[in-house]
Amino acid sequence: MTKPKFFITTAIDYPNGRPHVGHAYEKIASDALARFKRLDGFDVLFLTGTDEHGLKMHQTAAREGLTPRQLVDRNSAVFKDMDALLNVSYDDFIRTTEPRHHASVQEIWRRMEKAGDIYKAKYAGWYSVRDEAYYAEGETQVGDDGVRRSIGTGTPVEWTEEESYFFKLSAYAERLLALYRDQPDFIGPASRKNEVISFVEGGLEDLSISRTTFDWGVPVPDAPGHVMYVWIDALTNYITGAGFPDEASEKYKTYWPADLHVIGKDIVRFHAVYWPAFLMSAGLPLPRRVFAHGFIFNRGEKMSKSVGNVVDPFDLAHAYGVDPMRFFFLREVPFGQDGNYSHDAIVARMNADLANDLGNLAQRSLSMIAKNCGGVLPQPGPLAAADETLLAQADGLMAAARTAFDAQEIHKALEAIWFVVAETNRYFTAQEPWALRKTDFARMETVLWVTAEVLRIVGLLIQPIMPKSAGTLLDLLGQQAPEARAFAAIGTRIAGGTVLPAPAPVFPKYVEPETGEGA
Ligand code: ME8
Repeated sequence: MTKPKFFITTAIDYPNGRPHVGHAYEKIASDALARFKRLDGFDVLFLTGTDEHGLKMHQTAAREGLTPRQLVDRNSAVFKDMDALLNVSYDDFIRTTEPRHHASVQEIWRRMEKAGDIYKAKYAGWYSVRDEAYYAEGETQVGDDGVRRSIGTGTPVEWTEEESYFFKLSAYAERLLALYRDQPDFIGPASRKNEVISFVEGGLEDLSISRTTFDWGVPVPDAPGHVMYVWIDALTNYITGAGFPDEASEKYKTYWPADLHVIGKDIVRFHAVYWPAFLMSAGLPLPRRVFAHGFIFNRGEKMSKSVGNVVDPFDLAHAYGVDPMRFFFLREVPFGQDGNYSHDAIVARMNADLANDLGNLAQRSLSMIAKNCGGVLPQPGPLAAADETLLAQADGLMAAARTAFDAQEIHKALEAIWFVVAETNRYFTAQEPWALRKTDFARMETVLWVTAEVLRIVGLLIQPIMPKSAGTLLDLLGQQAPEARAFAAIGTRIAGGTVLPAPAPVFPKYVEPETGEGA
């Protein structure tokens, strides 16, 4: 039987500087979604990459005394390093400067042109280089410092006048509104969808889609001097990654349309308005869903280089460990909402949820098996009501996690899993296996088996969030085989008689480097 497919993408990042925590957050979350689907039996294509053209890149390179090519080569490599460090399991990393992408963007342009949706005129209006976005006069205001800025994003805008090709976006308002009606899951979460609908209901203006004042972009076909507006180029990465323009390829036929575009809340308009309009114009199928996550703030402050509070994701991973960092962001911040991080909040999650609740439970139960059962998982005897109740709760997690992940509610899956971890701790304390050791050895064996079985289910389900630590936990439970690690294994039971390796801590407590005290 062929596996169902799942094509998931992240935004492609601007490599005009080093990656920040927001970039890391989006990749970690998308990675968890991709891993979940793979473990759940899907054939996944997970695409990420860097968005390397445009005026911002051109200007940053000039400031740094580099060519745009040197700038993007240097920085794109750092984004890849971040993905490697954070265990982001992408299948393809697209760079918009690659030839495969140029071919794809020029083809979508030709199709939009053929559809009669592209015309030449003069552009005059406000442009934000930082956002690479055009703004209507009413979307900007002049601040006390005399600088005109975008009201939505706070970035400075500059007056721009040049000959430009335009896309007839105004012709698509009705079709877009019909899309939001007919495909109610197209935009998530719901608050974002409402924003988009009111924006489109307010009427759409045609979009300037080429520039002539610099040349760092994909050339417009048969129009010397024009390079494409960076967002046409950027959005098209998603079909390039699926093999476009080779529509006859197995890759394209298998994966396009995308199932999920994961993006941040600041770029919803590009993905939920411009992108479907371009695809409609080019006669190509539309993605199934665009999900916008919130912004991550450092102790409530918006991160920005000018404020100087960008915390390097590499530093965070080194300070706390990759898995605790991944867990923190996905457990702490409801996916779709804004969230904060701070040293104290990360340490609190590490020590309470990971080291204490899950780590100690594993350590205590597995040590008892090592000491009292010769390191062999015991066979369970008849199950008591408490055993049945706990096992039923653990068995229910698969469906709960699937529902949560399918709605991108990653935090809810984790909440459900940690509820069962807490229940298991209560069970373990109430059953007192250390006392049973002397009074009813067989009952102790059953309690240890039940605990190990719940740990196995938890270990399987946290693999998308903490791939390495979950792997360690599953190793300790004797679950090394790949088929033992797929979600399908949740329908089986752990086998008594399994020989277990010597127990070792999975989630160490965080110790402040200054004090240097032992964990
Ligand atoms: O927008 N918290 O690139 P980008 C969470 N190249 N997410 C954040 C964030 C924060 N503080 N800051 C940014 C671009 N992001 C375009 C995308 S896609 C065809 C082209 C998110 O490097 C942001 O919302 O500015 C976006 O999804 C991603 O990081 C890349 O941002």
